[in-house]
Amino acid sequence: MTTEIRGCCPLDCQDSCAWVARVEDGRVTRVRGAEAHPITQGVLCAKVRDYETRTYAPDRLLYPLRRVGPKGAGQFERISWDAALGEIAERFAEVIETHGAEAIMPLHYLGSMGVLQRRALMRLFHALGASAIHGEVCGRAGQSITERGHPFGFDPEEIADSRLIVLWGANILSTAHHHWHFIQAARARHGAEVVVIDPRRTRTARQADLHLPIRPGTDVILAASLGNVMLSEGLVDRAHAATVVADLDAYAAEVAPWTPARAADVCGLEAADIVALARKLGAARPAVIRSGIGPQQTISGDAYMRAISALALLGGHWRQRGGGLFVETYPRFDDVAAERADLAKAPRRSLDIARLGQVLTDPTLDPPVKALMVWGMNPAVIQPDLGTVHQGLAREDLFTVVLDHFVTDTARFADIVLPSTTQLEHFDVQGAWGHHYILLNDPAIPPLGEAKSHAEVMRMLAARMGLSDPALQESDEAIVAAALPEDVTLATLRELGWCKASPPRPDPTVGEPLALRIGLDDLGADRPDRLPGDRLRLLTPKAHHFLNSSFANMPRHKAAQKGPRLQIHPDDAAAGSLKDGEFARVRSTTGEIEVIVEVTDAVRTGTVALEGKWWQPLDAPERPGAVANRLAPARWTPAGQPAYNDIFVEISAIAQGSAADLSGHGAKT
Ligand SMILES: Nc1nc2c(c(=O)[nH]1)N[C@H]1C(S)=C(S)[C@@H](COP(=O)(O)OP(=O)(O)OC[C@H]3O[C@@H](n4cnc5c(=O)[nH]c(N)nc54)[C@H](O)[C@@H]3O)O[C@H]1N2
Ligand SMILES: Nc1nc2c(c(=O)[nH]1)N[C@H]1C(S)=C(S)[C@@H](COP(=O)(O)OP(=O)(O)OC[C@H]3O[C@@H](n4cnc5c(=O)[nH]c(N)nc54)[C@H](O)[C@@H]3O)O[C@H]1N2
Ligand code: SF4
Ligand SMILES: [Mo]
Repeated sequence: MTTEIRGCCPLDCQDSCAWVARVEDGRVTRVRGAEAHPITQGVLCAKVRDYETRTYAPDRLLYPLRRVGPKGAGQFERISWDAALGEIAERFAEVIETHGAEAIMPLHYLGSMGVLQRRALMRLFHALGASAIHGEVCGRAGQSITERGHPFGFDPEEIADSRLIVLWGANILSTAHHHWHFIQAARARHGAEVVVIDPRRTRTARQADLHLPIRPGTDVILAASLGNVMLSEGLVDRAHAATVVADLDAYAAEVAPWTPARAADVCGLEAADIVALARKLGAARPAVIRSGIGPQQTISGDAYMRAISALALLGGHWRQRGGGLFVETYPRFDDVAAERADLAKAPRRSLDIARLGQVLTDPTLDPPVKALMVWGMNPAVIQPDLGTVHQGLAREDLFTVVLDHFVTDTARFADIVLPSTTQLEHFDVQGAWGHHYILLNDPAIPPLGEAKSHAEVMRMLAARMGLSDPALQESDEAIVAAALPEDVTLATLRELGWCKASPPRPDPTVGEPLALRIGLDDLGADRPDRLPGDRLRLLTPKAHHFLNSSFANMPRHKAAQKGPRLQIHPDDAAAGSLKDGEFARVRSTTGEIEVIVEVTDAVRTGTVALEGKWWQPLDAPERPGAVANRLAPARWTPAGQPAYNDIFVEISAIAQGSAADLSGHGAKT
């Protein structure tokens, strides 16, 4: 018998696609993009088009495990759910008794964006009085401008009406390719121009009308110079600016020194290109500046965000459909409400998830974190300051529980590993961070093995710990209902599978005028206007075939990605005697990794790039692998954004023969 079940992709991606799973004789044989979903338009991406292979992967985690070897060695024995829940309940109770409930830390991110998978377990931690968490491992810099009242997103379907689309450090043909539909529509309807600002000639840059290969980390200077030209050439509608901006004179004074010539020197661009882009930004009715994550993840990321928001406001772009700044946008869906933070009986401290290494190793933290439960995140791969994170996770006195689909690098540090259902095996509802649809996911098949959904784990653990609040036994549907806006019901969602719930379009003319000051003077020793030294700067962008570290264990995905390849310009390769296809060691002040050299002029000189969040190769645990964050510094912007892209490295060839075990990354498959 064949049936088709409506669902959605749960991954951390701005497209949040709707899919249809085909089930034949109880087995999912295919997932395809929902044709009628206005964003998905019938196609899934290169990562997810065979999502069922993740569900049925031979190395899928299907039973609870208990650690039997030293911490981090990844040696486990199979145990029952009863034993696993018993041990977790007992250890949590012990920690609470000895150190207080704040010694327990929940840690989650967007492994699954479903409200149940992501938020339901938080009910348990709130009820226990565990430490709360805050912070961001993704785009904290972008979010920080909203705290200054700056809008940073609108309905992406409007982009079909943009006249100029500036993709600033955004490689959307790899990372949010469904948004390209609307760019194509804008080109077809209005002859819209597409400008890409990226140190690399990416898939997206190749499709642009203009590509500016900027020197990384200098974007704030480019933006200041664009603002300077717009003001000095009279391209700013001053009457409009006066209504939305509080400090135009201060801003003008701040950007005035950044002539195109000076900025060109710092940014590694042509002055004429800067002037031309400023004129386009002044003339387009309207332009959208769409920022990706790359330039946010630098030490000047917060300032960069302030600087590009200023351009969108000064250009008056918010006034028209399709115009403004686009970083993130959400439907009216309050998934935090589903956590029920009110279950906590007393105020608690809050720990920064982007500084996990410090949190787990700080000897002054009182109480210390003694128990950690992780889901939807792979901190052993994706955190900055990774050496400290590993040190923390390796603490013998830290009791760690990890829920995942696989024994990830993080799960290898766990005391108890719990098998989590994939999106084909559970019910869930989710919002999005790149469009305005709320999506429903029905289970296509029952859970495989002994996998359980996170809401189920929450209910079981709460019962086991003797917690009696009814919120801890609520049904999936009741938990979801807490997140839905008033005008959307589960019944409505069930009819189509999704529902558009747009918030009002931001209007900067309403409310207090906004401060534009970038704060260039506050960048201090981190001023991006200093020309970098002669060391190479490493970027760690997203891989086309992985979703962060998800899928980096899947054979098809690894083969498609062709191993951890370090993109390096021919001149830099020649200077370091590095040859295409050979192995190399990359060192920073914090660690080293091993990569395959890819000589290409798609990166600018002085810059190298490694796509993908690779796992530690299991067949060679003594080797450093290609876990890029071994090289990432312990540096954050003032807002708390990890500066993953502020890595300076040295590269040396590895003698042939000694690098055979790089095959663990799929290099030889
Ligand atoms: N295929 C795929 N899709 C994904 C993901 C994935 O891992 N793989 N991850 C998802 C997630 S979590 C996110 S946050 C989004 C991110 O989506 P994007 O923002 O598109 O992702 P990145 O590749 O990190 O960064 C975009 C570009 O920024 C450039 N860049 C790096 N540093 C700088 C700089 O200093 N200045 C400028 N101008 N550019 C710079 C990089 O070369 C890169 O091409 O993608 C989501 N979608
Ligand atoms: N150097 C460097 N570091 C980075 C970045 C970078 O560009 N460069 N990008 C940063 C960004 S933008 C982000 S968003 C973070 C992302 O970091 P993470 O949120 O850790 O993303 P993933 O690596 O995909 O890990 C998600 C985990 O959730 C699991 N998972 C997936 N679906 C489910 C599910 O349904 N249930 C459960 N239990 N688990 C599930 C996956 O197996 C995986 O282990 O990394 C950040 N780190
Ligand atoms: S990862 Fe993104 S583009 Fe791919 S199917 Fe999921 S939501 Fe769509
Ligand atoms: Mo992200």
